Amino acid sequence: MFNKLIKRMADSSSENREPLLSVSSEEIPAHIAIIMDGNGRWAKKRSLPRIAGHHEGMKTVRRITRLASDLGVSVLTLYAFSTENWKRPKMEVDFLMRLPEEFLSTFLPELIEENVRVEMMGYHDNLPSHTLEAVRKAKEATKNNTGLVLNFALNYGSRSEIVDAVKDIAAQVAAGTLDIASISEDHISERLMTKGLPEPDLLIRTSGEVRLSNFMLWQLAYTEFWFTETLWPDFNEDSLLEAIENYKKRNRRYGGLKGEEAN
Ligand code: V07
Repeated sequence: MFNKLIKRMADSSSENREPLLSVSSEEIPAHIAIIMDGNGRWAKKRSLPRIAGHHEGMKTVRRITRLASDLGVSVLTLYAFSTENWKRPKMEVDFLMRLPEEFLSTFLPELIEENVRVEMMGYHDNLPSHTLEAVRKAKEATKNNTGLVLNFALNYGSRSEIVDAVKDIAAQVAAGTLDIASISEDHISERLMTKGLPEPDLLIRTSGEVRLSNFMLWQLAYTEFWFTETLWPDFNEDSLLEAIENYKKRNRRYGGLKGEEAN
């Protein structure tokens, strides 16, 4: 996994890629989740429409995905659209719903080249068929890839996800196929949209907001949090490396005691 990185560093002439050297593989978070906030504010600062910020944010997705892949991250989950985002002006929602297609029509060949597997978690209902079709094709085209899992949270809401898991468990209890006394955390985890993925090791939220906004509430129980004032379109390679360096420091401090100290 580092061969590609070393090659990329050798290929880049005067580009500043040195910070990559200071990150070693054992301490890299396996799963990074990001709340990509501040696109509207980025645009407003430049007297641009909010959609210009979203478009710029899409380019950041590509850069951060490339670095995560190069660093050997296993899963990158990106909060692209929440179940609450439907309340935004129709024109903005319509634009956002075109971004998966635009992103994939531009970058899917590179993602395939980089062995990235595209995934999506979220409710399919309400999403336009053109959006779903673009994501379906990308998932299909990358389903056998074994590198980074690029998991887009699209029309995702954590409480609904938990409610649905509870309903499914209740139905099994009602049907007599599950005993209440045997219900465990695993019964919930197995019914979440993240089934099969490791829990996030590092959560990043950009743009200075310090809350979870209904994102992966169950899955983030033991996750390290990194909040930065940087707006998502300005979040670059150095920003991600800074977050990872900080994560590594904390991880080293916990040593073998992680989990026990968390209680
Ligand atoms: C969106 C760009 C990033 C900043 C946050 C909001 C705007 C990439 C995607 C995407 C989603 C699924 C997929 C491929 C790409 C995306 C939305 C918004 C709705 F399979 N960026 N991006 N989707 N933004």
